[in-house]
Amino acid sequence: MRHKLDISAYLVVGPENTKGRPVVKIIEAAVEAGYTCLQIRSKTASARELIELTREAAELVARAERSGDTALLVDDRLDVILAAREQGIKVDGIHIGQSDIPVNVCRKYLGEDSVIGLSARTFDLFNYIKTADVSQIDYFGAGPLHETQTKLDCGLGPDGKILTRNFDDISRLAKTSPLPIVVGGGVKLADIPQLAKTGAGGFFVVSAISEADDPKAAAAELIEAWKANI
Ligand code: TZP
Ligand code: MG
Repeated sequence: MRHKLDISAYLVVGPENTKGRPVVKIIEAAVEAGYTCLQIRSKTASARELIELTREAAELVARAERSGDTALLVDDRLDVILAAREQGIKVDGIHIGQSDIPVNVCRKYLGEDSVIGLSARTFDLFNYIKTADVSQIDYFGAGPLHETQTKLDCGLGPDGKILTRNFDDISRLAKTSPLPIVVGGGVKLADIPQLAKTGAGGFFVVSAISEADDPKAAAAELIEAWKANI
């Protein structure tokens, strides 16, 4: 649990999202724009590649003197985080889904000061909030706001249909949730004003920044729109 965790502006990125550009360049754009959470996420990179990406990202955050107020997280890969830390790389925590490594195992291996974020499936997040032990979780990931090509199964229900969240759902979720929620999945600049007013703790994006012609400008526009509307 980190006292200073700020999920308001959150970039998720991996090599498959950058149109061939270096991941660290996209991360740099977000750091310069003032993003508070960075998550490295890849379903194709090897463990070694992921460790190198975390190293580059951590070094960049340190050079920008933002290590104290920017959380660097890795999606799913407890093994990668442990190996990176073994090499002296500052990784702040993990983001997991409900079918990944259990929260208590992540907490045990990562320690008390680490950040653990959890995405619950769209159709049972409300239920999860009511019934599960959330004491070891720092924030929830919720979505998708729209169907997204970046994660085709995001919001996929048991009936095979994609269930998206509307702003009213998100407001309700934000009111009910004991933890801050960060909302993503298809989020674009046009969504930010309404999203900022739902009471969500932040927005997360992949393609709105990682596929933009000018990632730095895109990152800045999103964060400015958020700040102007909360
Ligand atoms: N988790 C839920 S949706 C998503 C992740 C990683 C991808 C969102 O990508 P995009 O490009 O912002 O729609
Ligand atoms: Mg996962």
